[in-house]
Amino acid sequence: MPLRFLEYTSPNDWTAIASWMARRDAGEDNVEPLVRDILAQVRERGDEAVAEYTRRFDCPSLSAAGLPVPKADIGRALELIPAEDAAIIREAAANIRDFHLRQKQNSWITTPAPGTTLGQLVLPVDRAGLYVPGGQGGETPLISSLLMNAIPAQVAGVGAICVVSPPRKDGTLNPYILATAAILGIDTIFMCGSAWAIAALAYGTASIPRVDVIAGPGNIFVTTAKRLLVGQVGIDMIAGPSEIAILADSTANPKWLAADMLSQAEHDPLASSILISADQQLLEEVKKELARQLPALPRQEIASKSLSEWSALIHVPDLEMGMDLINRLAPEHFELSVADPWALVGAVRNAGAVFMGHSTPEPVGDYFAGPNHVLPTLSTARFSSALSVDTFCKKTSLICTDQAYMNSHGSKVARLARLEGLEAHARSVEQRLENP
Ligand code: HSO
Ligand code: ZN
Repeated sequence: MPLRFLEYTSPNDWTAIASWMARRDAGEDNVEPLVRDILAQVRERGDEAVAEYTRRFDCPSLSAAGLPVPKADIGRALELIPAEDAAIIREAAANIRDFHLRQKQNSWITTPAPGTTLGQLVLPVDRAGLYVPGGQGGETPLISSLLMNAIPAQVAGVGAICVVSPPRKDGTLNPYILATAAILGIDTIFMCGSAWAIAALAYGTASIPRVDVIAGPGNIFVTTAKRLLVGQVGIDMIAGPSEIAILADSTANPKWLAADMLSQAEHDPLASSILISADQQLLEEVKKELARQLPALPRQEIASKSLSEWSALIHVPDLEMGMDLINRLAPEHFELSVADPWALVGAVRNAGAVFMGHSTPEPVGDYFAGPNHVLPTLSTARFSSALSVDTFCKKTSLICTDQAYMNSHGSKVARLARLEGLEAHARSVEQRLENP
């Protein structure tokens, strides 16, 4: 299996790496006209268009009335999955809820000077729409996607949460998705997917409510629809292909490092797994391990494309230069596979999530520990953050000034208004002055 070996000895080597990684971003955009057409159809014809697309692409027998999942089916799904699995889902949900509860921001109010009270209300959006991908025709239910999107919305206090997911051929959803919804207390689910589901959530139809924020991962149709609708509706983020960068010292276990790289590579042929180390021998051993572990994986074809196209083993002179490279890459996931990860955490500038030390593989964060697994990709960790409670909140400023405040400061406000040529603004203030 071909795998890049690179050297990063100084920041001068960055340009070559950056231009290679930038090609990964050049996603094909030929679906945009198709998605625009889908958006227009759903906007005009609502449920009828959604049902038509769903019949054509997912489930031939589905009627428009079949889009909502009956509430009784959601609760009943808990009986269809093993009790041990339901317990694991509950435990993961509790961990995720605990973590996100700490993110909740309070409204605040302050009196910075006599006669003025200022504040900020932090309010949840009224409605959120959550997309749950089908997962290989419904055979691999993306339980963690539902948990990671729904729980922050619930913690934010969103009153109405509506889940959409494409039906299987037989017109049902995988029972694990329904059971997870039941565990979360979600009872509004519609069986539709792709761009038409996103359009329905953004515009609203007779049966699907128009929402304020849409979150959740999806294929290029889902992502393109979200991108085209930004501004009309809030979205979580435009997700690119998943990526991991690992900084390892000689205390790291090459078997574990290879397994971690593969866990990212199996997501997508465009996924990227980058291992950085000052230990040349470790890099060589990981390469051997990758070749050994890859053929044993069910998704080896996907993983092997990701490894040969978008992955690399990168030699650096020391951990400091390794951190410099990490911060330039601004990876979605960053594993600090070193003896003392806490000694390096202060040097982290850009990363979606940091996995600290040898016993913290990325999947523990993907599924269970508590932090969100929806993270900024394609170097956007330079300026953006994980999906969070904030994704489902907005802030409203409060301003209260009294007559004494107007008397002291009104003339200054009027002056600024006149400088901008806005006479009515000036007079609105001056009307209130006791001694204009
Ligand atoms: N690593 C993915 C999240 C995920 N992994 C979901 C498994 N399921 C992107 O952060
Ligand atoms: Zn993952």
